[in-house]
Amino acid sequence: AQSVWGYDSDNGPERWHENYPMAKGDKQSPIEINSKDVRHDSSLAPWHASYDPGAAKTILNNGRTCRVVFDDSFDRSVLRGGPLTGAYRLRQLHLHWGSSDDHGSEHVIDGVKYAAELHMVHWNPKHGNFAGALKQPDGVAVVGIFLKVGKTPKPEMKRILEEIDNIKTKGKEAPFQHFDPSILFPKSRDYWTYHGSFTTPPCEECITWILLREPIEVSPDQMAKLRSLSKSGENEAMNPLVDNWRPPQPVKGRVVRASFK
Ligand code: 1SD
Ligand code: ZN
Repeated sequence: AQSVWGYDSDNGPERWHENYPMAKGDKQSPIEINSKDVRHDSSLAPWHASYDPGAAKTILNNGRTCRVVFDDSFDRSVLRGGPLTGAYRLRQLHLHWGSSDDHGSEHVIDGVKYAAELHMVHWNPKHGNFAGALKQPDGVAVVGIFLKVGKTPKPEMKRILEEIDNIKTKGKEAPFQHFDPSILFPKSRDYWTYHGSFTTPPCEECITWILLREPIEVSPDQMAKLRSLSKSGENEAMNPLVDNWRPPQPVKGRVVRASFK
């Protein structure tokens, strides 16, 4: 078995199950969503986030993604509504992206792969702590936002991307304060929802996915910035951190619901 999981041929998604058997479970993520198989559910409520900009703490490169970490020691930045019961606390956000613009997202929509996918990870405080939440089917809620390369890039992505120069290599971390992640949401609140898993080992099946229908736009420069991160350490040769996405997993009878027609 591979010593450390990753996205290369010797330690990538095809081999994760050797060390993490849950990766072959019945409720794995991501999945491909086909609009013709989606069930519109008029009982699905709108979701709403109330985020405290003061909760943002740091930004880091862990060699597999770029992540912004938030203070989740109390109900400070929370997500409510939609398919959820109660308030879920924002813990971190991170991205998955490709080596070129025609792939990079984890979820695939009607055959379309976006250039990147942003995940906002929230956990259910009724389970005590994050580790406890990972063991529960209603433990975690992830909001997924697709990024596509376009002509009207979202200036709101700037803050994260300008910080990238400070976390070029694996293990680097920088302060990241006073940031309201809700500026990254697209205009439309329309979403798909289904029950699935983390897309990285150990792939626990504890996630209510809320995938936003409308992508946000980023510029080619912004994508280049993401691809300029290295998955190697400071004293090693540059090894571009790209293609940190897991491909779609079997749906196995799960139903994807849509908040919109
Ligand atoms: O890929 C992330 C991983 O980095 C970690 O943050 C994990 C939560 O501990 O979540 C996964 S994901 O399923 O949100 N992609
Ligand atoms: Zn993710």
